Amino acid sequence: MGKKINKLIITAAITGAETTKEMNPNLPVTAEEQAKEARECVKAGAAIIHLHVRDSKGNPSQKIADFKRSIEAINDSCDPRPITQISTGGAVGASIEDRIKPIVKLKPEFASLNIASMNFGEDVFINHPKDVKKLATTLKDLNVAYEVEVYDAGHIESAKRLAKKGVIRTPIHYQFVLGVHGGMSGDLRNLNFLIDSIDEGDTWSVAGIGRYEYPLAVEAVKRGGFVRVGFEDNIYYEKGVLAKSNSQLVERISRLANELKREIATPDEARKMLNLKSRM
Ligand code: KMH
Ligand code: ZN
Repeated sequence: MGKKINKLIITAAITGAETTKEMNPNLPVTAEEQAKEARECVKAGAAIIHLHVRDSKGNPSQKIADFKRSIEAINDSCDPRPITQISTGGAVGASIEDRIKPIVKLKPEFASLNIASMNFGEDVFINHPKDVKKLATTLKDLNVAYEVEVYDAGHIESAKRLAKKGVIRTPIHYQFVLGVHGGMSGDLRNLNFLIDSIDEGDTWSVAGIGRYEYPLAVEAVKRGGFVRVGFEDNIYYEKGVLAKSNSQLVERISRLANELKREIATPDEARKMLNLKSRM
């Protein structure tokens, strides 16, 4: 009998911090827009909503009230309730205090953890080792589960070093974010290298930036990885054609999974697969 293939966990990164309505007018920025978008994404097969929020002017925010408003709206409008993953990366330039605060106050079910500094487009995304330790320790102390964001090959080495020191938990769930200018591109050989580099028992998801989104998702569906899509990473449905919604991007992944006979995980199944409860 063949090895049973794990179900596919789809994450929708619906807003991000860098994408603007000028880039794609369909970007959800208010709590209501995010709730509507999350509902459609969950209907289309997403189990996780990777969440960045905006203030009343549409600018990136790390305010508790803004996160609370969006999370409540999402929970009210979605059935089943998705896993909401609070970003601790925030926008480039956000202070470490602002990035930690929502975790401390809201103790979410899931979070992201960035472990290395890098150029990020035309900016610098700073993750000072002492801040990474502080953030990871806070997540651990509060029993908040998290995924480790990987933009470059050395980030896996850094994660392993931190795990050895007991700063981050194992097994590690990685998000390979490929195609950021300053990190690895979304070339297939890079994905292959990253998959080869992680330890037995670790899990991975891939978020391809821009034109890399779909081809990398295809690889993940075929190879037992998980997939992240959404306007944070990519605003197009195809070359030159803006996506109408995040759910349009999720729907395409669900169709692909269906074709390739990979079942899609519900939010509760994803909770079990990622051991969210036992990490708490
Ligand atoms: N906005 C990026 C600089 C995360 O969510 O953890 C960082 C980011 C990563 O989006
Ligand atoms: Zn993010």
